[in-house]
Amino acid sequence: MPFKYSITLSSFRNIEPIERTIETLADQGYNAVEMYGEPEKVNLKILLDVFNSFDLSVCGITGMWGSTSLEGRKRKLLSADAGLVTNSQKYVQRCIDMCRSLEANELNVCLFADDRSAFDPNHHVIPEPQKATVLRGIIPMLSELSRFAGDRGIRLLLEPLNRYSTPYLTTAEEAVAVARQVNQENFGVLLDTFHMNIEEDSFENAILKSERLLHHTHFADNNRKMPGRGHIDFHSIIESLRKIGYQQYISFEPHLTSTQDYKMATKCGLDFIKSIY
Ligand SMILES: [Mn+2]
Repeated sequence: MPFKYSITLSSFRNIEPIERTIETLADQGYNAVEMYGEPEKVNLKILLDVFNSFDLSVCGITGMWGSTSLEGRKRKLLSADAGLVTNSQKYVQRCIDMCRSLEANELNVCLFADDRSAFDPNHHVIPEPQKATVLRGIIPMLSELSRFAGDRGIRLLLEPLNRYSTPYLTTAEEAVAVARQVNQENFGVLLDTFHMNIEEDSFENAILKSERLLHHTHFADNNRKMPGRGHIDFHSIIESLRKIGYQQYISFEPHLTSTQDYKMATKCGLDFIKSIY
């Protein structure tokens, strides 16, 4: 069975109004989009009408964690500032409600931490036992958020990032360990090829280890461009996804620059991945 293809609308935010992006993506053969998680900045009713008019579904919401916006930088589930943590939990809940409004099914959760500890380029700043303690400590909060999501029919997916974003959760192995401790049907893992390229020993092992917990993937090349524009071996990634019987979305998450360039990039990247399958 072929994969389903989606793309993150956050990639287009600085390029053009969302209606124009949607029209292009529908033409190019995308099945769905991932809406960016800024519940206060959009009119959900109008948005849903736009998606419906182009027959594109919304597969999920991309949490705007640690993005360049002021709000994004304050979204940290791991912080010494209890107020910041509470606000971040509320942000997750608002995004879950946003999922419902857009008839979407899932939201990614990333573990950004206080700046003091976030920059860990060699994984040496925080000792391993301390990292394990921090991850154990967050299980009750993730379980509670997962129940909140489950009650509304939404999946919560933990996404490992690379060492330049967080020192705490950077590999599939760590994400799977946390997901097993949360142990809820609607709590899973999201793997992103850009982060995997920096952190994983092997794309294949990471995917095989995640197996049934893997409910969503983000595809971008090593340079964050569309697949095929860098040097990640997407053949082995697709092969590994087939091995585990993956039937969820391949959702592209590229950095894009200009209107003209993005249309070529989003089309060629999608065609490239489809040609592998
Ligand atoms: Mn991602």
